Amino acid sequence: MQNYSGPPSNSPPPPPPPRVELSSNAFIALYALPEYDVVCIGLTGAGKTSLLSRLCSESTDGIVPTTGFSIKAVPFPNAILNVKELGGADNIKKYWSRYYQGSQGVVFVLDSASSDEDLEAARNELHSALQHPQLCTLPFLILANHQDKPAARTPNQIKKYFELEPLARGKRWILEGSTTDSMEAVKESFGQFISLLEDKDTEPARI
Ligand SMILES: Nc1nc2c(ncn2[C@@H]2O[C@H](COP(=O)(O)OP(=O)(O)OP(=O)(O)O)[C@@H](O)[C@H]2O)c(=O)[nH]1
Ligand SMILES: [Mg+2]
Repeated sequence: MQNYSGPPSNSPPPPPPPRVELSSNAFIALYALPEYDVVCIGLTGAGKTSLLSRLCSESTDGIVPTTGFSIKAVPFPNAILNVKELGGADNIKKYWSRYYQGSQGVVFVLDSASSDEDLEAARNELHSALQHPQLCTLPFLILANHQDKPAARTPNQIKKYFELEPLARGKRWILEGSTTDSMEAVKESFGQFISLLEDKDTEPARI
């Protein structure tokens, strides 16, 4: 009877598995993620820097209003977003359009709990952005931020108030509620946005 329990103890060890040598370039290519250049706009205080800092696992202590612009490479599992945040103060936002060139997508952040006056100003800015020649064909991620506040309007209320359906018909956009208290949800929203950037999802509008 044959014994299948293993090779005889005096047999030579099995040969090692063949080694696959990768050149350093091939190694980098395997792990390189696609990168997209994205512009992030919204009125001052909307929470742009706070959200982007949290996405980069940076401290949000001592965040001050952005003067001019700031750029962050924000990592996600399947892409890196090079996000250019434009400060939202009145004396800065009049120059926003100078920084739109080269953008592949737009993140618009608004404070859902702001005064009616500020909400109307945010709506006007979003409408201008959606119609701007350099942005009008790009995917938009609209974040109705500050959802943790009792006075926050829901994403549905914002959608109606902003009259997005007629204006953004045929465009690729997503409107989601957000708060810096719940970054997992924010990451999911960015995941959907990245799908739009990859052009995987061509649904015209979703909420
Ligand atoms: N409660 C609450 N506070 C928030 C939220 N997001 C941001 N904030 C606060 O809002 C304030 C302004 O946030 P920023 O991130 O500086 O806003 P910004 O949009 O970058 O403003 P500018 O750079 O001036 O355009 C900070 O005190 C944040 O802590 C949120 O979701 N909920
Ligand atoms: Mg800022």
